[in-house]
Amino acid sequence: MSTAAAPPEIRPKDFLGLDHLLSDEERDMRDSVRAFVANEVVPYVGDWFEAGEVPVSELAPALGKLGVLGMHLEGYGCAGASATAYGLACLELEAGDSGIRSLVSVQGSLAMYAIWRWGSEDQKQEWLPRMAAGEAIGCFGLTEPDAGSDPGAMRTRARRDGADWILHGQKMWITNGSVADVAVVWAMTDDGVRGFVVPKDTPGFTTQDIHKKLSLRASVTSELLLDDVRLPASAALPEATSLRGPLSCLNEARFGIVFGAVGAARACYEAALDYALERMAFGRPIAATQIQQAKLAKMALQVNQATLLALHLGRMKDEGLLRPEHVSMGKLGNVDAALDVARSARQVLGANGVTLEYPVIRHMNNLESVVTYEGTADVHALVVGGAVTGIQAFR
Ligand code: TGC
Ligand code: FAD
Repeated sequence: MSTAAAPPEIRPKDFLGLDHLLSDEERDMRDSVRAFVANEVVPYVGDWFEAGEVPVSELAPALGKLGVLGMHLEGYGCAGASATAYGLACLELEAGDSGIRSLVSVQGSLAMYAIWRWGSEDQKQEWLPRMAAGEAIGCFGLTEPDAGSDPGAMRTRARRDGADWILHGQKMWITNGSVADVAVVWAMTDDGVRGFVVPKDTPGFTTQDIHKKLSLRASVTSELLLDDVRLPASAALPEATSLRGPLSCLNEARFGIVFGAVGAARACYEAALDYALERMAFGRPIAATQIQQAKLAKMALQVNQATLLALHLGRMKDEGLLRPEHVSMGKLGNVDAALDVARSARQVLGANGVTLEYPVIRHMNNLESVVTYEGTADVHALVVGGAVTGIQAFR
């Protein structure tokens, strides 16, 4: 018979004891991001969401100081943290709000990564240290009004004029567009898709915010308008010469979402659990009823499963074993689970579930963007489907 100590008590908010899967260093980093979110995001984010405004220029330097902007990149003022540590940061940020995780994803995984992976040494020196500090904000323009899931159909063109490039076209749904100091813009050339580093004050480059969103309201979303924007040859990302360039950046941001979605789900589950234990109906807490317990049990299961999947993908990435198809499975599974948890939690809260006094409907609405951007659920299902069948079904 085993003489091992009795297993620890069940902790409802860490049912499987998954904290044990983290190193001390990972837990310390996670705790500091969690504290930042508790102090700097949670008290205000309901109001930002309601107003459709977010103080990006104040948040960015604070996030830079926290060390999360481009934290998984090496050099140029970036922390060089592990992929798992970066994922855990995304999880905590998105437990606050998907818009805040988006700000960090777009900055670190899209704009900074594009320059870090595909840029020249001069571009890296010019932009990355300031972006890591949150002193310069970046955006990433791939999607267009008529080209979202199929970025290869983009109409924005870059043509040569002597040594210069001339960019013409329009980008749509661009996070941080109007607050960005620099835009990484993808355009079709005679030789395939190229990326360009476009400073905000370049003549011919303007932005226009998209309003009336009912999702991700604590995030700036804009159109980028490029009217014969003249750029020097040095503005092109020298190493990116096909769709592989932008798609490689998407892998990084999608990886952050695999973890981030867990944060949104966890916040919804915890809100529902706390509420169910306190809310009285028919003389007892609603948590005492079988039907609410079934919902809470499923939510706990989904949060724990999603955490395990995220951590597994994080460890794979740190070992150099992660393929884009794995990331697609993670984004598909975890965002779907998070949406399910959010919708269930919203019902547990009854009428209170439809107000911004509680975080649940905000997360639920945000997740409708998360399931769409960075590749829709359909796109990721087709990537996974293609990998398991060997048959490509996009076209
Ligand atoms: P396909 O012919 O398959 O590939 C073209 C080239 O790209 C390579 N490739 C990849 N490389 C790196 N990572 C990946 N995930 C890659 N997928 C493909 C491929 O090997 C090929 O390379 P090469 O060297 O031979 O040229 O491309 P396709 O046109 O058939 O498209 C495939 C598809 C549908 C999977 C892709 O286009 C796709 O992922 N579409 C979804 C678009 C998307 O996710 N857009 C997101 C925009 S950014 C955003 O939403 C930010 S939201 C804010 C936030 O993140 O918080
Ligand atoms: P479409 O591609 O038109 O898809 C419409 C529907 O058709 C979807 O259900 C889709 O799954 C389905 N569909 C498409 N192709 C197929 C197929 N082959 N088979 C079956 N079904 C298919 N983009 C950026 O570049 N940068 C950003 O910073 C950015 N931020 C965003 C922020 C927000 C809040 C939102 C909502 C979007 C953002 N996007 C950004 C755009 C986002 O990436 C796109 O919306 C997304 O890629 C989907 O493109 P689409 O909206 O054009 O939908």
